[in-house]
Amino acid sequence: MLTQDEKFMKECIKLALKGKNKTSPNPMVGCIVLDKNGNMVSKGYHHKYGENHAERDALLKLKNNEANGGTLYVNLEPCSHYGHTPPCTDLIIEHKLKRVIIGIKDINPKVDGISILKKAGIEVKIGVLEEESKFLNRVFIKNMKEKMPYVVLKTATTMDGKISTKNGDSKWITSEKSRQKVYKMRSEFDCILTSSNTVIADNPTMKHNFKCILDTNERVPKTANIFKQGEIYIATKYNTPLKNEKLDIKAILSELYKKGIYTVFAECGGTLAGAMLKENLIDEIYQFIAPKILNDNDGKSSFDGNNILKISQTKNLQIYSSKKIGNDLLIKSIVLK
Ligand code: AOF
Ligand code: ZN
Repeated sequence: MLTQDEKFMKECIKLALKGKNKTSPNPMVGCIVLDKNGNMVSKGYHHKYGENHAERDALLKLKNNEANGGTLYVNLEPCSHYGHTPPCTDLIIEHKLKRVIIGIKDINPKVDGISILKKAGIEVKIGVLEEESKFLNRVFIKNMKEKMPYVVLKTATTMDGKISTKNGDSKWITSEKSRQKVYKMRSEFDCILTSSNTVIADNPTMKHNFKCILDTNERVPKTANIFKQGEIYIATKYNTPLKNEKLDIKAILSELYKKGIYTVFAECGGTLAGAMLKENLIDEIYQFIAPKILNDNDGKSSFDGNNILKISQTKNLQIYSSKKIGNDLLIKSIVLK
């Protein structure tokens, strides 16, 4: 059973999601305003990067002083800085709200809305549906906190977790429908990350406007399909710092962030995926599982290179969604760090 506050916060999160894929690198935010009698008088959300914040979107719709003495719900601490727009705290104070209910504090160092609202005599409650609010803005939070892109690794496996036979054949494990789904997914990310191994073995086009290839020894031929479209950043041992004689992937991701890449979709084989997983560089995994069994231990796995002897040393994930795509299964999970 949800409390009244949780019910309205859930509504804010739903509203916030209307801005999905349109607000980056800013957060998704939704807002609900109740009058002093508890009736909803307005709602709003952050539609698109650079446009009005959710609170402003909701409050500007009010005609008179309907919010006077009322309650404002918002899944993220209201801002108190001049950015694309003036501070939301000013508008909240102007509208004489009595209570402000917040999902999570803002990690943005420019924002200090809570103390400003409190100083203005407004009652503030923080942490309503905290987990849900954090999950909603997990990309924004990672970007802000670590100055690193959010990385989702996609893999397509058989039921026994294999991505190809021992000689590298992988066409096709998953169905056409799943592959179409992958094409759509790519457009939700700022960059596709892949390796020279994958480009050489599969010669994919990976249609996208920005792609990054990890190609330590400049092995990828300029005639490869991947060069047919989009901007390409090639990380080699000549332009990337090395770590244990290998490309420093963390340094590459940080370089991508500086180029304005906030989300990365990694599509690669077990070597790169395994190395990234080991270094805690993967935030989420999208695993397509086809109803097929390779039945051969020598077939290649999605993640490779970790010589462990105990199950207690595995990487652990938390599944947050699973659904059927045609006859395949798509499992989305967060990598627990
Ligand atoms: C948003 N939308 O609904 C809220 C935000 O400088 P600006 O104007 O782009 O402000 C961005 C910051 O404002 C953002 O990083 C976050 O900390 C805060 N809140 N931002 O884009 C919103 N509420
Ligand atoms: Zn704001």
